[in-house]
Amino acid sequence: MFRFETAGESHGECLVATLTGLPAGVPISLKAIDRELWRRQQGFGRGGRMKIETDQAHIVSGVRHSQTIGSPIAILIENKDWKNWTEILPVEQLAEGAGKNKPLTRPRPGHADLAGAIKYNFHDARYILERASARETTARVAVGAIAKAYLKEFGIDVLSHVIGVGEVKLQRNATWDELIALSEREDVLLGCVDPEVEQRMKAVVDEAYKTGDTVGGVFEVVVRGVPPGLGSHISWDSRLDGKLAQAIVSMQAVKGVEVGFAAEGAAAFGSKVQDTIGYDREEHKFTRGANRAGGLEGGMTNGQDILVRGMLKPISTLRRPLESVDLGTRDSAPAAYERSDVAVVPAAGVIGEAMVALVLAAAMNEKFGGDSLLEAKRNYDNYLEQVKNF
Ligand code: EPS
Repeated sequence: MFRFETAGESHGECLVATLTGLPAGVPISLKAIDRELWRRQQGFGRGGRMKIETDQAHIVSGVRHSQTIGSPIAILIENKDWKNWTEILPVEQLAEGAGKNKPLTRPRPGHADLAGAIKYNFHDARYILERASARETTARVAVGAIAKAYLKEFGIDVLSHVIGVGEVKLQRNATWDELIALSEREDVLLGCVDPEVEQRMKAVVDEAYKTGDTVGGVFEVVVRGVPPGLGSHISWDSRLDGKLAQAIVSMQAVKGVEVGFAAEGAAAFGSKVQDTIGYDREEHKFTRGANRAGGLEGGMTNGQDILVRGMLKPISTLRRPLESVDLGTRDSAPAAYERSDVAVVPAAGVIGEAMVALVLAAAMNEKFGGDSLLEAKRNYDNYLEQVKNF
């Protein structure tokens, strides 16, 4: 079965990701994985940590001679900041007085700090924030890049863009070429395809910098080349839209998800919302009047582009801290602040791509299986033939 897991803490030695269940023979490029890791680190609004880290994937198993070999893939990504934390977060307890402590006793509203401290019975939220931190998404992006490589073998591509920062919104759809150009940019500002809108987004982030605040936004993941029939209507947990929603909302700071034009649809009449069905007799295929459903109907892909949006609340670590309570004294106290990002929407788009790619890779793997890529492709081609002759 296709599955992935991550381990690692924000200031521990490294992040770890494992991915099991991919067939053998999928071409893997370290450069392509590192490019995704680099993309995750970009964007106007990132904090001081991104100046310390240059994330690089170190594959220790499952890939040989630039291809998967069917065995579990394990990836390590070093935390360069670890050298500053070895005495604060040692694996083994140091001799009395030898270590250093960096307790976090003033939980940040919106972060995992308070709920986690209560749940795990720590009167210091340090261990909670270490794992809850979005640093963990580095590991997701690394395995997501492998999922993307697998999908690419079937002609499926996953891209993203930023469609909102604070109240500034992109008021039009992006073209596929614009999304490709965005993913190839060497200078990432806010990940928006429209330079004029992007400048207005930048002004919002500037404002947050000035005032010691943070700002959220909306990203959209677009998937092209998806066959019809991934996921299923037959039970609640086989519906692909549900799986995508979980994948997106599982991302740190994401509070909402939208498949297709869900919010607009909820405010309109049915006659304006559904994507009408036509048939092209020359091409022998079904056509659709629009793609408001975001490529998913009845929990299944319908062959149109998948459109999934993630709504990101502003990061909960504010330089101008919010009201909190000290876990020791229970007196009012400003929430803890060490350093933080001000805006992370472009990074979230890249993480969203990874999560969507992982969900789709699992769905492809479930439907077409195969111990080797050759076998998977044969199964896939057979299915495409069946769809063509439907
Ligand atoms: C992050 C690394 C973290 C934070 C951020 C994401 O580094 P540090 O805590 O050392 O500054 O910048 O984490 C959070 C947003 C959070 O809420 O914890 C990263 O690599 O993306």
